[in-house]
Amino acid sequence: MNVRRLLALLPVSLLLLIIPTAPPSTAATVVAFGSVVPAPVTSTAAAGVTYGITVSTAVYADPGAEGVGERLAAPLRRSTGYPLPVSPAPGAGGISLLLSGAPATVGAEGYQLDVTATSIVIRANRPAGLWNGVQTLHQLLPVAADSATVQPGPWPVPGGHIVDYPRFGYRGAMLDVARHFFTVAAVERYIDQLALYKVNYLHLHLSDDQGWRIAIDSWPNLATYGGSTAVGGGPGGYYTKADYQQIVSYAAARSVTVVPEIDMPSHTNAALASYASLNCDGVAPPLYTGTDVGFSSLCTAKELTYTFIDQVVGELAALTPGPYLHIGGDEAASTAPADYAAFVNRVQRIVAAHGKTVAGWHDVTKATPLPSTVAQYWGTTTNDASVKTAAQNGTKLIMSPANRAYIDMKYNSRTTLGQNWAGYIDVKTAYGWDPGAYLTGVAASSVLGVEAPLWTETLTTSADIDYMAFPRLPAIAELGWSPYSTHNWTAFKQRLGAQGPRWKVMGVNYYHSTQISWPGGS
Ligand code: TNX
Repeated sequence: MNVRRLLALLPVSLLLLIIPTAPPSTAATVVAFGSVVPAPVTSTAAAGVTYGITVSTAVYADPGAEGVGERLAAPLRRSTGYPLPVSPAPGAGGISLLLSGAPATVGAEGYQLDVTATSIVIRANRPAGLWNGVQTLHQLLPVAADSATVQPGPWPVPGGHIVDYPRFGYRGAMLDVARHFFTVAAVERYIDQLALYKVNYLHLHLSDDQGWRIAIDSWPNLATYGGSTAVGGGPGGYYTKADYQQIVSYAAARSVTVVPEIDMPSHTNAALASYASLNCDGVAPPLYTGTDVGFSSLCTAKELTYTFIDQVVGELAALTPGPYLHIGGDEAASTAPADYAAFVNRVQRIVAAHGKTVAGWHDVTKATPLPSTVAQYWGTTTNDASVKTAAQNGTKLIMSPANRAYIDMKYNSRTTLGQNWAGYIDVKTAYGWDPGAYLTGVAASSVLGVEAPLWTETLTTSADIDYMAFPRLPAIAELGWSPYSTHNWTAFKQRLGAQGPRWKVMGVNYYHSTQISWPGGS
């Protein structure tokens, strides 16, 4: 007879006697100090030392770090049931978040973490550094700390010393909210997941053939009509300006900067369907719910096109505190090359006039990039003539090679979600490249960072996002953060596997890649 059947037969009074002697909860397990993803620059465990979070633990935050303190304490209150007040530093014992005493070498995003038997101290030069230190601390907490309900504890944190800072300043993830629309809550959920792996940019692909997802006051039909469907049909959706600002501020509070993308001149059927006047022939095409690419184009010869772009970019720039505005520019198969180059050159000036730095898919290197324009490499080879030339002329690159970093690719032939045009990408492939030395003739100094794009032709729910992003997103995040000297598949897959139990508690629907041994089969 199995245990459950036996328990069911026992009278309640006997069960009450049994429960207190149940095996100790997993909350008692001390996380290994060396299990952090992305790997820190230096990490030294203090053998046998642990700090215990208790009912009397307080968080002490320097001025400017109160928000970081609150975002550390709030989820912990939920799982521990402890009050965890956030008070001004200094304070004795407890968890201190200090904007002094960090080595200058950690820069604006790095931090130093010290866990002793009596205190936890995170030091940084900027709140963003404290935020990153808090993400490391988060991963050192027992996995039960990620529970949405009160757990029994205890709450040990392993002792040790970390000094840590990023390899690249740009560590991004892209979410395509155009092919399928995702609610503000779904985007916030993704931001929480990104922040845990020190991703600091969220690129939102806000428009495409199948949907326009951001309200623009001067062109209202874009959202109300152009946003009214999605791949495969269905109601679509769009963000009001307040929704978008909510995403931007939720992200900013987590040290994540939003990069909005309006894709052009192709990937524009939703806009062309919304306004007949934007079409060269003055006729609006029907809304589109398929998955072809490259068939649409703004009318590059029409002056109204540039008025339209100026107004859209102006409204979006005004809502966006971050430096970048992404103009897409990919797969413009139905725009003649000369028209494409002239178009991109003119649009760059419009974006610059609104105070933003242009980002574009690497196709924009076929035009004449402004000195500040950033190109996002999405090719499947390690050699690209126009990207190489642009880089040698000063263009900075975000690396998203589709056969490595496209997390909408299937893991293998049995994966039901996703696509396979750039191949199958299991974790080892996603992890196994060096963004600083990937493209022939492109120096590491030309690389601003990495980004994992998630296209959503086949994805409709947060569970779908989870499945494609985990465990590959943390692999790309590690390539963006960790020094390449830490790059080691054997060590990485063990640290990655150790994240599995946490994802399970968090309710992340991750893919149980057979390349990883998941503790307890979690
Ligand atoms: C290519 S990559 C695209 C997207 C698709 C994606 C699907 C790029 C810049 N454009 O339009 O959604 O492939 O994987």
